[in-house]
Amino acid sequence: MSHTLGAVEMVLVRLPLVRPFTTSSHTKDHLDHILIRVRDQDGAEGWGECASPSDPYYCSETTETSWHILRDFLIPGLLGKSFERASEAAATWSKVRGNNFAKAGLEMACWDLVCRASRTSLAGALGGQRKEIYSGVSLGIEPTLDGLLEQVERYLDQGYRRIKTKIGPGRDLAYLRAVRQRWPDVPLMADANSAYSLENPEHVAALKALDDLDLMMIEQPLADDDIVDHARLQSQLRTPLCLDESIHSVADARKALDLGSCRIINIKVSRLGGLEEARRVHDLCVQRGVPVWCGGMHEFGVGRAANVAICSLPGFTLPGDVSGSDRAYREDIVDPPIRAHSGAIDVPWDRPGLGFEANLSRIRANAVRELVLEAERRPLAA
Ligand code: OSB
Ligand code: MG
Repeated sequence: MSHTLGAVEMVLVRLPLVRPFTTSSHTKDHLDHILIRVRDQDGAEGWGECASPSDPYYCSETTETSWHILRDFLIPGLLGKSFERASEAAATWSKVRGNNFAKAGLEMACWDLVCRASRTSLAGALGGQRKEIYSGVSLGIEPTLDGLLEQVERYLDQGYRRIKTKIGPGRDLAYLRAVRQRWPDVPLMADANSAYSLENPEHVAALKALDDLDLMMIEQPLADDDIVDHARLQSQLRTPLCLDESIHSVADARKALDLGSCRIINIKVSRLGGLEEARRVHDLCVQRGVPVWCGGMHEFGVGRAANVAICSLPGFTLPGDVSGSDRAYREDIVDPPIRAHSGAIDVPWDRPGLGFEANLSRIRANAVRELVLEAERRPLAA
């Protein structure tokens, strides 16, 4: 079935976080994501989410750069073009370099549209297999050790399958050691968001000290644009390294694995520019026997539903950061709400597309800005 988009709507939506979230670089208490609604010539619709952070501290994109790239390049290049598959839609922006968060949002909307129009689930269209996905939590840096232990206990009580905590220089060993002492067997890992450097001997000593804590992995300890120093560090540690920020494509993943820069890869749909590239990284890792898991960007329900779908692929053998949306938001913008039960989230195999319905009135109630772009209508010849 061929689709030609007549209109695309962008809505900048702000949701407050139930609890402020601190990483090695900054703290946030709300998120601004761009929801994208595409509509074809027959009125069929699809939704996507651009989960770019507001500030350029995780990656160089921001909400405003994503808005600009979507409005001025990606959407105008797609409007009026016909496609049968999301990959053909993505081919219309193949000349655009970078800007993966913006691309991922629009590509997701095209997947949802194509799947809904053909009454297939996104999980099925991607080649997923799992009925449910196993879910872990990502905890921010807490002001106190007791605060962290309280958070860990709370989510273990809810059944979440692994604990990840953010770390940074000076806020690492004592925190993780305390968690490990209290829960000797819990699957535990740390995410440094690029806060360490091999040029700093104290940083190197801190990373080596973590090697005794039986962590599942240490995520992205070194620079976001590095895979060379990561390889050097990996050769000195027993603990697997996992790359997040450094991997923007399947080519990046191949090079990092060839170099030995990591033994695990965090697959994020947005960082990779869409579901298609996320699946390619998954396929490469399966072929090489490298475990993968799905990271998150505190997605609202639309982006979170896409994460649930990609997690249903067989190579996602480790619990990821895709948790119930109630951990982040009091009220999300999809129905039914995305919830974990005993640390697992059901994959909505029986519902088309993303499998969760965007709630337009809640989206509008939290909208900060809206824009509709339409295909040019040429006047009929005289
Ligand atoms: O590094 O994985 C990260 C959130 C924002 C930016 C970067 C990261 C994260 C998370 C949160 O860890 C994961 C989630 O619960 O969505
Ligand atoms: Mg990370």
